[in-house]
Amino acid sequence: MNLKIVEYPDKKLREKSQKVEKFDKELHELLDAMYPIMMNTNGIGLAAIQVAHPIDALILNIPDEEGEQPKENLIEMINPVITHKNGETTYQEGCLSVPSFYEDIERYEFITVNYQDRDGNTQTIEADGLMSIAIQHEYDHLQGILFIDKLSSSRRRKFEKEYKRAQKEKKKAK
Ligand code: Y12
Ligand code: CO
Repeated sequence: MNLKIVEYPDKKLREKSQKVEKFDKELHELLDAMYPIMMNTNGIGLAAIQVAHPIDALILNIPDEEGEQPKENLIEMINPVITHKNGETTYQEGCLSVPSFYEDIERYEFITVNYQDRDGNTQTIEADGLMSIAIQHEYDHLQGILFIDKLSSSRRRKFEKEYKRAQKEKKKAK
């Protein structure tokens, strides 16, 4: 499967993803193809919509204490629903669909998520720390929300300026 990361400001990123009904070979092939894309771009999380598949599926591989991301730590979440959330935390986030831009974003500190694995089995996870932040970031993608939407208006203007400048420089370099 030949996948490419969809980048801001592509409108595709604003689509609402649809619930997964079939846990079939097609779903497994998509998840399998998303994994190397995320790992080869130093990602820790990727939603299916970011590779132009608007379905409720996301993958996460949070670095361990040594900063490693072994495949056994990979989590695939299908049809996730955040059922509980509390606390507050701030972390400097980045997104493979908004390259080269990082900003502090406020999130819930603790969350509980119900989801299905690739075979349709129901799972529950209680998350905190980077796992909680990454789940919320990817979960937002499923609703067509990007982390830059959460910036204050002044920080959003700063982003738009930086983005335009980067685009100009890209064009010049061609
Ligand atoms: C904290 C931080 C990030 C998230 C959401 C998941 N985001 C990512 O995995 C972002 C990865 C990323 C990787 C980059 O490196 C390459 O593309 C090689 C990157 O650098 C550039 O675009 C130049 C930016 C982002 C949740 C919580
Ligand atoms: Co993202």
